[in-house]
Amino acid sequence: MALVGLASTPSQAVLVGRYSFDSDASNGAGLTGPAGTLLNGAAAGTAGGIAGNALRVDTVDGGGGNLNQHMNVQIGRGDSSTLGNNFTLSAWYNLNDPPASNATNRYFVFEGENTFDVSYGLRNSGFGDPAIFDGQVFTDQEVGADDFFIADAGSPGWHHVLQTYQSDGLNTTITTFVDGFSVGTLVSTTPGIEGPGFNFGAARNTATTRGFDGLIDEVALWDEVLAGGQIANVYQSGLDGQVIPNAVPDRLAGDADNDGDVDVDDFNMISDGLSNTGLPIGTGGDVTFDSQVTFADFRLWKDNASPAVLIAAGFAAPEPSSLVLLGAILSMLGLAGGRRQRSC
Ligand SMILES: [Ca+2]
Ligand SMILES: [Ca+2]
Ligand SMILES: [Ca+2]
Ligand SMILES: [Ca+2]
Repeated sequence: MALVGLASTPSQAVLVGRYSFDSDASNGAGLTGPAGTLLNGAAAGTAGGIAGNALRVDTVDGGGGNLNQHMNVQIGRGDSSTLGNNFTLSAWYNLNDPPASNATNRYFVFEGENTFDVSYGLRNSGFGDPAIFDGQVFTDQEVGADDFFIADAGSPGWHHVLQTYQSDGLNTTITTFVDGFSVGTLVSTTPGIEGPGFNFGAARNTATTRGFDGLIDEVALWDEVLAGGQIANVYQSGLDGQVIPNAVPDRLAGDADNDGDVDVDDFNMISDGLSNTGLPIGTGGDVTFDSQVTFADFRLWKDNASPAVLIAAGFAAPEPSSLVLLGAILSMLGLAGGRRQRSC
């Protein structure tokens, strides 16, 4: 199998399902997946979504009785299914503050309907602020670790979770983004990522006391792995209060400021962000979409800048040797860093 850089991989991902909950659980116009099924009283059309209305799910009733309200979506994953072995899923969630107490004090944003091969939930596990719920990613046919936590991913307000599932034919790498940050990966056997559908706002069908408590919005499923620039744009569409478009635009490789060109502005943005390791993907000069700015970002910019732009950025001429060019970048950075320090 050929190894191809994420940012240079054109994505053929098709949006199969998008549930905006404006008035019901119907799929987006023109999309091939089925409508969702609202269960146990889950209520679409609830005001206050990330984009328009949202889905409201209660974990218990007023007397503390278990409800497990959620949406089931019958879109399959795995061999010979709609999604296949490579896919992307995305959702926005807003946990009540504090959430109503259920029997487990766990609140699932989504899980496979039969198994926890695909799983993202919130629980208070002592990471970050002990009073704020933490995110937990799981998979059940793991190669290595079966889970990890994201501190305070359930703090009050809206949050975004997006996962890509990428198979090499044998194993599947699950990459999770929370609020635009690349937060970690798990690896499963590829046959282990398989099932007929998903629950959103609940765990698998046999774990009924882990229902989410709050709002869920803009659930989306694609039948391929999105490109990094598309992932950044999905997150940005929610921040802008917009529904996810049927065709999510990608970004030009090396275009740090996302204005449709690769020029000196982008070089300066990467230079300013160098060594920054805490960024939403695609911001602050991160053109490789890994939530950090390193020399890999410079290399991608250099490989996509025109000769005229390279000259305008201060290089006398495009160097045939990347080693020489890297030296030139390093020396430029030294000058640029000193200039910024004096102006502070
Ligand atoms: Ca909505
Ligand atoms: Ca916490
Ligand atoms: Ca640009
Ligand atoms: Ca980067």
